[in-house]
Amino acid sequence: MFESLSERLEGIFTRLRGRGRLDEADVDEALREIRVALLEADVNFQVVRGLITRIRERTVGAELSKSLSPSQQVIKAVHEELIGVLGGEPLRVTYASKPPTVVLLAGLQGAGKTTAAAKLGRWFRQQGRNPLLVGADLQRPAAVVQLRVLGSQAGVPVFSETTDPVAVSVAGKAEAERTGRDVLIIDTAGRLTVDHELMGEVRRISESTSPHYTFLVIDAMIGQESVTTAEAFHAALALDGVILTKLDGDARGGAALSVKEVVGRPVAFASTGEKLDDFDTFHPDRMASRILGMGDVLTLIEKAEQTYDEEVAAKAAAALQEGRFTLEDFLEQMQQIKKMGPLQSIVGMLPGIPKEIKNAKIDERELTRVEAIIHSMTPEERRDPSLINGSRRLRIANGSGSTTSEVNLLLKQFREMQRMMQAMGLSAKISNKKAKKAKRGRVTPAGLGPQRRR
Ligand SMILES: Nc1nc2c(ncn2[C@@H]2O[C@H](COP(=O)(O)OP(=O)(O)OP(=O)(O)O)[C@@H](O)[C@H]2O)c(=O)[nH]1
Ligand SMILES: [Mg+2]
Repeated sequence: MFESLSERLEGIFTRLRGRGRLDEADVDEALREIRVALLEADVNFQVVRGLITRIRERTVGAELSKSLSPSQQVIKAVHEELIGVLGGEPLRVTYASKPPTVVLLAGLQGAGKTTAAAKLGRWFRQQGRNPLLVGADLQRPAAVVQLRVLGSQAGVPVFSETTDPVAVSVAGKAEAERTGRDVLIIDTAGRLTVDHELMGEVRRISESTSPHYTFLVIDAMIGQESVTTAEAFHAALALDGVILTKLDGDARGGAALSVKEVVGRPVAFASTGEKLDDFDTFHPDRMASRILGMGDVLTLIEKAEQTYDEEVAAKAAAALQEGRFTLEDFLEQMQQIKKMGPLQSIVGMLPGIPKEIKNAKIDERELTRVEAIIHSMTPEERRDPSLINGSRRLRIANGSGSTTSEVNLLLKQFREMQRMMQAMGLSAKISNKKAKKAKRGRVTPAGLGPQRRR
C-alpha cells in the first residue's frame, strides 16, 4: 500500500529540493501536484482540501524556520499534516477498573472481524492480559469454528453457545468475570451492506454488554466505500475507532488517510497480513514517514530528536558507569528506541554502521515480547532478577503469553548485557582514576573495589 503515493511524493520533493529558493508559485505548483497525488491515492476530496490548505498556510508567507531550507520546510509541513490526518497519537488502551474490559467488533462481511478478534486476543496477551474471545456470530455455523481455530493458534480461549448473539455475549461477559479473564473480545456477524436487522443485532449486543471499546473493522482494499460505511456504523454504534485490515494488499491507501477526518474516529489497529502476528496498534507518525519515504533524513533526525529523552539516556549511562543496570533501565531504553519508530530505519540513519548490521533483520515483535515479559515482573523482580525462581518464572511466562524458556532466554541475555556493561563501566572508572592518579602522582588507587553485583 501507499507505494505509488510514496513514489509520487518523492518525485515532487526531489524536484523541489533541486531548486535553490522557492517562491510562492513554486510552492503552489508543488501543492497542486501533491493534491493530485492524494486524490489518485483515493483520499477523500474534503480531506485533501483541508490538508492542502493547512500545508499552504504553513509554507507560504509564514515565518520560515532558519534551520530548514524552503523545500525542507514544505516536506516538514506535509509530514506533520499527514500525521494529523492519520490521527496524531497512537491508541493507548485504558483498562476497565472493574474487569473485563469489553471490546466489541463490528463490520461488513469479510472485512476481517474474526481474524482481527484472534489477533487482538494475541495482542492483549502480549500486553500481559488474559483475554476471552466470544463467538457471537451465529449467522454461519462455521463462524464459531473459525474463531475457535484462530483462538487456539493465538492461545486465547473462545466462549460460545448456540442461543442467540445477545445472550451469548452476556453469558460470555459473565464467564469472563467468573474465570478472571480481564479482556472480553466479541466477534459479531458480518453484513453485506448496512442492513437494519443485523445493525439492530449488534446494537443490542452493545447495549447489553456496555463495551469499553467498539471498533469497526474495515477492509482497506475497498477504499472510499469503506469510509462511507464507517459513517453509517458510527451513527448507529458510537465507534471508538477503526481496525483497518488488509493493508498488505495493493489498495491505494485512501481509506487509511480518510477515516479519521471523515468519521472523526482514529485508526486504532492495523492488520497487514493473514498471520496472527501481522497486527499492531496504528502509529500515525510511522505511517506518515513511510508514505514520505523512509530515506528522508530530515524526518528521521527530527523524530530522533523529538523522542529521545536525554534524561533517560543520562540516567542509564550513570547506572552503567556505576555497574548497576537493572531490567528497569533495560526496559526504559527499549521503550525509547521503540518510540523512534521502526528500528531498521534508525539503524539505517546512523552514519558509519557496517552494511551487514544495517541489513540485519531487527525484529520489533521480539522487542514487544521482551517488553511483555518485563512488564509481567514485579518491580522487585525487575530490580533483582535473582529473585525469579521456578514458580515466579511460570507466573511471568503466563502473564506475558510466553514460555518459561523465553523468560529464561531474556534473563540470560540481560545478565550477559549487564556483565558487559559492568565491565565497560569498570574500565571507564579505572581509566578515569588512572588519569587522575597520574596527574596527582599517587600510587594506590583507593576505593576501587570490584563492582557491586546484584
Ligand atoms: N491479506 C490479508 N488477509 C486478511 C487480513 N485480515 C483478514 N484477512 C482474510 O480475509 C478473509 C476474511 O476474514 P474474516 O476474519 O473471516 O472476516 P470476517 O469479517 O470475520 O467475515 P464474516 O464473518 O464473514 O463477516 C480471510 O480469508 C482472512 O484470512 C489481512 O490483514 N490481510
Ligand atoms: Mg467472521
